[in-house]
Amino acid sequence: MEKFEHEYNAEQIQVLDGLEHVRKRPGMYIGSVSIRGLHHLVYEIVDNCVDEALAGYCTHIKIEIEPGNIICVEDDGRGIPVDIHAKTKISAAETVYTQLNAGGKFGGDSGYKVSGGLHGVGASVVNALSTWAEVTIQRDGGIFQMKFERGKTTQPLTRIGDSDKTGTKVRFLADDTIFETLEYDYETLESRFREMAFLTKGLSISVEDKRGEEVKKADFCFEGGLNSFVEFLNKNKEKINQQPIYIEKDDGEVPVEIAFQYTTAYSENIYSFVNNINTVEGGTHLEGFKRALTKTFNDYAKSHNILKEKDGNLQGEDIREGITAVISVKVREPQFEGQTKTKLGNSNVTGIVQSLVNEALSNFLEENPNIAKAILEKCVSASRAREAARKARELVRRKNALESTTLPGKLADCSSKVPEECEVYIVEGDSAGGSAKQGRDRKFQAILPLWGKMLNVEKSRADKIYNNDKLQPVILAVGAGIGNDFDITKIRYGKVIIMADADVDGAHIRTLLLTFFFRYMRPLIENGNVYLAQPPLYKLSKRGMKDIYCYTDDELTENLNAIGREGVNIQRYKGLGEMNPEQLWDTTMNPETRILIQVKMEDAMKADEIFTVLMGDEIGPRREFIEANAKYVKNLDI
Ligand code: 0RA
Repeated sequence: MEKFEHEYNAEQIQVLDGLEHVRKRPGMYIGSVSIRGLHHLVYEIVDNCVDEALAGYCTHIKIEIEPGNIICVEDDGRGIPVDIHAKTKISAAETVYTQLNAGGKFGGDSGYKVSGGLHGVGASVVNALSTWAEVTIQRDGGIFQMKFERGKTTQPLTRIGDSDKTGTKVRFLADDTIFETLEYDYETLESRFREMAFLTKGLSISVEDKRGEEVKKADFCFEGGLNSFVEFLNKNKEKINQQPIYIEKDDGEVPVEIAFQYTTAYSENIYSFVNNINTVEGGTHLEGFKRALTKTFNDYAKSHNILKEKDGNLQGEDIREGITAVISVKVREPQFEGQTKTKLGNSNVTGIVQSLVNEALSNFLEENPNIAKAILEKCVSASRAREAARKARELVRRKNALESTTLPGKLADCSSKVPEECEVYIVEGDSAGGSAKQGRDRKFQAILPLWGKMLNVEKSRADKIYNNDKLQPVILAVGAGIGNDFDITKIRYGKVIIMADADVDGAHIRTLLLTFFFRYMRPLIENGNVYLAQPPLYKLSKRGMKDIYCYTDDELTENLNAIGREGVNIQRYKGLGEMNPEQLWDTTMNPETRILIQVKMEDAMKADEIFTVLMGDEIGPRREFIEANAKYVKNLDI
C-alpha cells in the first residue's frame, strides 16, 4: 500500500489556524449552531456533488442518515483529485478538506461559485466542525481513503485497494460540543434535496433515514426540471393553463430557467434561485421576470382588443394574481444584498431575463390564444377587484378621518405607545374579551375582542377583505396597512397574540387569522411578531395547596403523581370564558408565567401548501392532510 507524504510547512500551519477559527466562530461560517447550522453541513457537502453534476460528470447522489446521526454522502463523479499538490505538498483531496476556501481551486467547480452569504464555505468547514470525518475516493484505478478528527488529519490519503469506478464518498459525525443538537430532521433534508433535484434537471438524488425502526427514504429525479417543480407546487390547486409555461436559455454566460402556471387562487407564489440558492428577498432576476410579464401581457391585451386604449394598463399585481412561478439563474460572481443576503444585486441580470421572457412569452401567447384569453380574463377581473379594493380602502380612510380616530371601537388600547414593549391580544368571544380587559396590565397590553364568523381570506379577493367587519379592526389595530402597502415599521405592537380556546373552534379561528396574516401581512410573520397564547387545559386544586395549572395532558398526569390524587379537584377548562380575570392573567397573560408560541415561517413553500390545503377549495387534499397530521395537532408550526 502506498502512503502519501505528509509534512507540515508554513502554509500548513496557517491551515490549522484557519480551521481553529472555524471552531471558535462557527456562526461566521454556517450561520448558527442550531439545527439550521447542522443541516447546513449536509447541504455544503451535497452542493459539492451538485457542482460535479453541473460540470457534467455526476448523475447520482446518495445521502444517508445512519444510526447515531452519522451522515454519508456518495456521488458517482470523477472523484476528488488525489495527486500531490505542489504548494501544500499534500494530496489535493486532503487540501480540499483541510484548507479554508480551497474548494474553488481543487474541489468541484461549476464556474458558478457563490460569493457572499453563507453558502459555498466548503468541505473544510464541515470537517472542522465534525468529531470525525472519513473520505473515500475512487479514481485512477484505486480506492483512496483519508480520516480526520475535528479537522485535523489522522490518516493522510492512503491507497486501500483497486477499483475501476470513480466517485467520492464522505462520512462525518458533527461535533456535539459545537452544535446544540445532532438530531437531523429528515423532512427538512428531504425537501431541500427535492428542491435541489428540481433545480438540476436529470440529476438523481436519493435520501434515506436509517436511524429509526421505520426506514424513511425518497428518490428524486426530474427530467422536467422547473416544469416539474411548478407542477409539484400546484398539485392541490386548480389550474388555468394545464401545462406550465417553460422558458430556458443557456447562453454560457447567464443560464436562465423559468416555469410558471396560473391557478384560480388569489395569491402570488414566486420562488427565485441564484446558483441553486433560494433568493428569498428577490433581486434583479425577479425584477426582470416581473417587468417582462407586465409588459408582454399588456401588449398582447392591447393588440388583441382585450384591453381598449382608454382602459389603461393592467398593473403587475393584477397579472401576478394566482401565478405560481419558479425562476432559476446561474451567475458567475453573484452579489448578494439585503438583510439576509438573499437578494441578487447584479444589475445586468434584469435585462437578460426581461428580454428572454418578453420574447418567449409573446411567442407563446400568439401560439396559444385560448390560454392567453383565459389568463387575461383572470387579470382583468383582478384589476377590477383591485379598483374596488382601492375604493373600499379610501372609504375606510375617509370614515376614519371623520371619526377622527383610526382605532377600532372594540379595541381596549394600552397606555404605552412604544411598539417594542406593547402587545395586542386578539381574543375570541366577548366574554373572554371582557376577562382579558380586566385581567391585563393596561400599561402595555391591548385587547381586541373578535366575535362571530371570521372571513376565510383564501377564498376571497382583496376588496372583500378591506370591507370585512371582522378583519378591519385587526388591520386598524395593527396599524401598518395591508398587502403591498403593509409597512412593518408602522406596527403599533411588537407582539400580536392570538388567544383562542383550546378546542376545535379555537383552532379554526387561529388558522383563519394565521391565513390572513400569512397572505396579507407576511412580514409580520417573517419578523416573528405573531404569537399564539397557550391557555391551560386543567386546574388542580387541593386544600392547603397553591392551585396548579396544566397545559397538556402529560403535565396533568405528572402533577397527579407528584401530589397524589387524594382530595384533588380537577377542573377542565373548556374555554377562555370560564376563567376569571385573575386566572386569565396568572395563566395566560402574565409575561413572567405565561407560555407563548412564536409563529415561525421556516419555509414559505411549505406554509403556502398548508394554507392552500387547509383553507382552499379542494376537499380531497384537505382530508388527506388532516388524516396524516391528526397526530401532530398539538403543535401548529407553519
Ligand atoms: C475538481 C476536479 C475533479 C473532480 C472534482 C473537483 C470533484 C470534487 C468533488 C466534491 C465532491 N464530489 C466531487 N467530485 C469531483 C476532477 C478533475 C479531473 O478528473 O480531471
